[in-house]
Amino acid sequence: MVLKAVCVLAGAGETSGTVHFEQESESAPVRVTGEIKGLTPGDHGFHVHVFGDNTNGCISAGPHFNPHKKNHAGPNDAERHIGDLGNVTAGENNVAKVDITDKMLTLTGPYSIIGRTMVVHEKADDLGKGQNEESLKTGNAGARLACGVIGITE
Ligand SMILES: [Cu+2]
Ligand SMILES: [Zn+2]
Repeated sequence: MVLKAVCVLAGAGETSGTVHFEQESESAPVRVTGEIKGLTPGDHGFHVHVFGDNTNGCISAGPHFNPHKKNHAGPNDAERHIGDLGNVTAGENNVAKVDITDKMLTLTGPYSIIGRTMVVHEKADDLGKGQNEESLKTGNAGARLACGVIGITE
């Protein structure tokens, strides 16, 4: 059975977008596709944060989804937060096309990302290579421009 989810990103500023998630089976990688607009050209940190809470805006989503208590890193690192998807890259048109296939994300089971929050950030994620304490927590990606709760879809 194919599992599907969707997330509508919104925030206080101009940044907005829609992201789709698709997983062919329980153990398959998750494909993340979509488009985010209203971004400055360049890289922007893109993560799953732990809480599906938008009460006080994106800040209520809490830190990166990290049930295994690892350090922050990039999507291709063996040791990383489950939520670490690295960066999306906007072009001169201020739009980032998202097409990520990730082996650590799942849409089912105890570590499912359903009901958690996708966040796109102001700055580039340094993928844990920033050589300071914050790099190992957040990647120094700065403010949360837009976010949305990941929900089940058909
Ligand atoms: Cu984040
Ligand atoms: Zn992280």
